Amino acid sequence: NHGVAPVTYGQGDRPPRGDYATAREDYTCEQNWSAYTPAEHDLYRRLYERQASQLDGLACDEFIDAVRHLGAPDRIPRFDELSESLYQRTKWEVVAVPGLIPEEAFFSLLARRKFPVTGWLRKPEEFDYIVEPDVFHDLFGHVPLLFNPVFADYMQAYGAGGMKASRLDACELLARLYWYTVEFGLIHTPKGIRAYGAGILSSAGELRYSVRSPEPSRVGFDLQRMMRSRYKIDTYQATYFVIESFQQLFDATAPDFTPIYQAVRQKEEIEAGAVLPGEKLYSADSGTN
Ligand code: HBI
Ligand code: FE
Repeated sequence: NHGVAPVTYGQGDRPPRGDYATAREDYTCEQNWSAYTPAEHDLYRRLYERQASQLDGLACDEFIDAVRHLGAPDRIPRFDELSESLYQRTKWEVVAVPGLIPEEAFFSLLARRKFPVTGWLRKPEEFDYIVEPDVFHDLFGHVPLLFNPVFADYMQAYGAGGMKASRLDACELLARLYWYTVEFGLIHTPKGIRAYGAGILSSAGELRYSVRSPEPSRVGFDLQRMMRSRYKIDTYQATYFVIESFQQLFDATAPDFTPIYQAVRQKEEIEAGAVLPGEKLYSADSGTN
């Protein structure tokens, strides 16, 4: 019975938020759109406006071109309507979940082109920072790039890889790949460095910080380097990884990861923020393009 919250998927020792009692076997549940209050729709609108007003010069073009697919910016979208439009483009659907779900369930949904979106919205006092993903992070951060065919295929390949990783007990290594691409990834474009990671795109301060600040290191995409790299969950990232294209990301997930996991396990973990001798670094974006 999935009435018991998967406590391991809260942050630290706190159980995750959300009502798991009504969740199905695959952890999906109803969105219950009519339960959102006018105040919640207004909070969503303000979160959306704050991010949408700062995308130019910071978010990648693929995201900027796709964010309109979320529909009206002044209220929380209905997942069934969003899924109709998403399915027509890349055969993905959005499904409601009560909150964080176990990795196997998460991977299994991605492998079936179903993106789990948390149903609940943060509280007003969490306007600037929230520990767990809420509906705004999942919708605004993750869903637009699912309209991009190459990225959509990467997400399914990642899910399929995750199913294999579970059997190889390599979920932690694969979670780092997810973290440094899907959540906090940067992309090098002809106009300069831009953000594509959902954790960056849904964050008021980290969007500018990740692209423009001289503080963090920006390391060239390297699968094993990412799988060895620890990350922080409650501050801006000290290290970001930079891809040259979504195709590069997709191609990197093509091979079987078993030998990669074995190679990574032979090497030391790398602290967040560390820079290794001789590795390719990108400087902060100048903001002139
Ligand atoms: N569950 N709902 C939800 N959303 C996530 O992004 C998520 C998750 N469970 C596990 C998880 N992400 C990460 O550990 C992935 O790397 C697997
Ligand atoms: Fe996320």
